[in-house]
Amino acid sequence: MSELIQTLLESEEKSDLRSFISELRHQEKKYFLRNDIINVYSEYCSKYQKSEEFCSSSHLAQLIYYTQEIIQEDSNLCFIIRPKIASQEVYRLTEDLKVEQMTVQELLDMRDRIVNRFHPNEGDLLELDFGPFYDYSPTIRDPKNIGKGVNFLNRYLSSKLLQDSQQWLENLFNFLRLHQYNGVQLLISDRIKSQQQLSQQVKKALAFVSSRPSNEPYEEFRFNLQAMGFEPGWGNTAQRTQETLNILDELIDSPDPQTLEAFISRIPMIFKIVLVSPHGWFGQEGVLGRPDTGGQVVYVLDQAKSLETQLQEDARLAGLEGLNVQPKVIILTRLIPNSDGTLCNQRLEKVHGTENAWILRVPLRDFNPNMTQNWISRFEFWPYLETYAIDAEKELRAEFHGRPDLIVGNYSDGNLVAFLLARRMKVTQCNIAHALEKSKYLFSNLYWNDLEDKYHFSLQFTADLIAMNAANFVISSTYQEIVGTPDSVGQYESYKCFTMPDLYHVVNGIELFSPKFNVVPPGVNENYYFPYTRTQDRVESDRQRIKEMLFTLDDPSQIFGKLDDPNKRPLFSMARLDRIKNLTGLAECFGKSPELQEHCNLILVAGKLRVEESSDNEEKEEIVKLYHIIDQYNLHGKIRWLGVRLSKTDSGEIYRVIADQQGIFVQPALFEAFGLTILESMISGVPTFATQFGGPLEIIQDKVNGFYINPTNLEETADKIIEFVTKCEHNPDYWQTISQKSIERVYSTYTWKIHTTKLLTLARIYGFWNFSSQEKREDLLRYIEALFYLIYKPRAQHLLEQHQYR
Ligand code: UDP
Ligand code: LCN
Repeated sequence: MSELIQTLLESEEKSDLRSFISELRHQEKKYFLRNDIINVYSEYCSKYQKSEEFCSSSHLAQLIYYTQEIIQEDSNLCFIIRPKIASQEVYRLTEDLKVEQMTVQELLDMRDRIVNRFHPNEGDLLELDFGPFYDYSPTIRDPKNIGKGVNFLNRYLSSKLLQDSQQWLENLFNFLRLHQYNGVQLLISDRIKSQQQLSQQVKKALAFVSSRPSNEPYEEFRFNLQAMGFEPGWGNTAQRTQETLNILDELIDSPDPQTLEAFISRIPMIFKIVLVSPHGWFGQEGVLGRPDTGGQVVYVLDQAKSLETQLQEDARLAGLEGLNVQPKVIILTRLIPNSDGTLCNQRLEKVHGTENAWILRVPLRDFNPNMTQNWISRFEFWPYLETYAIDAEKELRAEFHGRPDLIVGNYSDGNLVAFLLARRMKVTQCNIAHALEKSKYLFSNLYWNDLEDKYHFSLQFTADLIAMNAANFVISSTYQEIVGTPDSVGQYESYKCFTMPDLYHVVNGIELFSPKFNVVPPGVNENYYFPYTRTQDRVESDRQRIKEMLFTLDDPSQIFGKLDDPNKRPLFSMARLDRIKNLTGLAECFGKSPELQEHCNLILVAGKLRVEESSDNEEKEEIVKLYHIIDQYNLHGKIRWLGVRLSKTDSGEIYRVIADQQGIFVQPALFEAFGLTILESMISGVPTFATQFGGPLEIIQDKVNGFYINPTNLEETADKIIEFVTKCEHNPDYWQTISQKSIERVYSTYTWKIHTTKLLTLARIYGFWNFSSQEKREDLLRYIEALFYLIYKPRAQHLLEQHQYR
């Protein structure tokens, strides 16, 4: 980057740089984010009538492209540049156009100065640096391989097995001896005493099983194998057992990444899983669309079901039927005594359609009944988590008759609890963020102090740093959740270096190149969401009822608006009424475009219709705003707003009814971490227009199986929809083509079967990796504990005291 800047300074463009800087100086702002920078630059280009080529490919244009932020301090400008994904360089440009590279520390000090929170005379601020702890572990080199950690780890481990074979085969041997189910030894018994003996016995067992009929059940030759030192877990038939032994034999002789993965994926080591989603309203009915509760609940429930099925299948294939193996999945959440008609006050609830998956609700300790008897916003939840984890551990041990084999955290609070549980019980910890608040709220770290009363980001970001560093592995739904795109910073990436003025500086908050990161997108529940063309699986009376509800039913208690022409093509959206979900933006886009109104009706499903029904400030504001837009653009007769809480079956049928009418789904969020509704609409066959900010960019391939929209550009969004609609009016096959392609996209890439197979493979491989490198993590975990006790806990205690006065 410094070369680009030098070239720029030595070229004729130097004077352009000077005038561009002068434009910046004339702005009121001191802190320019990427969008601001691009706007100032394009204004500059048009003001000085610069050529097309200059605007897009000059040295200055390139510098602008790579610049994420510019901070103006006195007469200097600081350029924060992202030359490539997951890397950052900082330069100071002085008034006389001298360039100096700045250190991270200088940058963070400067940011503190910008908000008047730099106090050099009071000594240094605590500096958090996780970098040294990752020095021991292997790291990925090429940014495009970030998020494919397990492939990397397989290569690394198999090369170790080759180079350092004595040590690593010993590790593998010791690992295989560990596994038990309810006290019954699996895989190998103590008849096999060493790794050398293991390789001999494997060959012997192979010779034996290959002489048996391939479909002979394991139980029939169980005793022969036991005599050789092999316990259950190798396979349910002679053939499967032979395959597994063969893979091990190959692994011992000539290890390679595929063989390693194939072998470890077959080890029966996971039977009991906890999915932690503590913050509340976790249920199977009547909870969706409430504040803070949406996709996470859907995701965890579907994941639990799918995990159970996969664990049962794995146990069967491993030949464990004779041991009466019953895998168990527990969703750990909080019990809410005042549960508003939901089952959230019930301790144990079976997950529908499973044999042994449960929702276990553990109450918060009753520090302050005003708070702990009720639902608590995710922003206020922090003080209750440590004691919650202590209580939950007891209940989990009782439910599982021992420890679980894997703990998966969800969202910042769940990940912190997962860390506490995993540390106490010595179990593999997996993190899932769903959405990290830090990048959702602009400047949330820089102004944390001012926002603290409302959001308590000091607790949340500390919890995030703790959990993401402690986790054995992290699952993200998309690549960009980790490291963004070439021109936007990723959610995890935003934890790399930041200041919390007056609290701490983070100089290296997370190693983005660590193999712990893995992209494993979720699926969609295929029992509820399936293509509209599968008429045999649809219930005609439901279809009629939903159709009436969407377009004609007159029920002011839950539906607002009557359509002048219910037959127009429906533009449909469904989301919680959060500001970020931006349903109001969609309404405004529709309101501003008479042409769009000519072709379509707007149908919104959004939790509530009335301010009095909501206890959430953001939701209240959005309700008021939506009514205001409807009046302002006189959308009466063109819009329907359904304030309904739908059952799963109905929410599946809704998308299909929209497809019957050749409708469109629009997801207009200002930012969407992933976006389950997009999968739901696509699998139903509804052509989908989704925000280009966030996960949808990876789900949809633009113009192939859906479309991107920029929800901040209302006119462009309307034009894109109009273009599609007019194209469909001229050529009805076009709608069918996109519809078909969206269905194919989901079935090929976003199913729960793909998700859970991958997740369980990860859990096993990271389990092995964790076992082999345990001692190397202890110093990291001690550092993390210090952070928890010295920063997190006192702040949580302080918040608890504040709650006592509510
Ligand atoms: N949903 C619902 N009713 C509503 C709003 C949302 O059933 O009123 C469901 C929706 O079908 C989807 C989930 O809630 O399954 C929302 O997930 P998404 O990932 O789209 O967004 P999140 O709410 O998690 O940010
Ligand atoms: C939270 C979100 O905001 C969504 O983007 C995700 O789809 C959902 O969680 C499930 O991961």
